[in-house]
Amino acid sequence: LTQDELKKIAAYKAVEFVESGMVLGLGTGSTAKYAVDRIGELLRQGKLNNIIGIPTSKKTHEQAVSLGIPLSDLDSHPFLDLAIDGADEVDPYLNLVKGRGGSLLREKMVEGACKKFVVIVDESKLVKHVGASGLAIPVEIVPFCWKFTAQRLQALFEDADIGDLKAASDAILRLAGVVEHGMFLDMATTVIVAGELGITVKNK
Ligand code: DER
Repeated sequence: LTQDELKKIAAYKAVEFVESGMVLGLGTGSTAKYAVDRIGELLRQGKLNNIIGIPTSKKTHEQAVSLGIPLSDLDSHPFLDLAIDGADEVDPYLNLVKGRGGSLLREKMVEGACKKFVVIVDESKLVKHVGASGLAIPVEIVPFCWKFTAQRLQALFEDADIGDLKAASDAILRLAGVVEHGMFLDMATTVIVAGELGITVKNK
């Protein structure tokens, strides 16, 4: 099975959690794309109805519009039933790294407003601990003097490998100029992993 086929399998499994009448957070990225497509298909087939989607990016907004999924926003729907989204990394405690696709702020706002947050990944995203992939943790900062802020972020983690994630999160967010970061700690309620040997559903 290709990575793309695994992403689709995980996405379709997650959509089984969707019930008619739900207000849904619609994720962003190549895995979430399959989930949004599937929701649109079930709506078209009449197997789902009365769904309201809250998109996590302009890209997902456009995709949902093209599928005819009714859309709204957090101002009108501050409490969501379920969000489905991908991740860049998942650790054994269901902590996530997200945002390498560039939409972490809206994702964190929407997914933080949901009763259930179902994460969909292919098995390549599983890591022993956050940051293990050696890839950077995305951090969104304001454009004003961004080099200054980038320097201060760099200095925070000069050679410290991230041990206490909460402490690292607090340290990043304390820097004036930082908007949000891509560590989604203690937010996922379920992670669906599609692998060569089948699907694993991990619950918090
Ligand atoms: O940028 C994001 O937050 C995406 O959800 C990312 O974490 C996963 O994208 P992918 O499904 O294309 O790997």
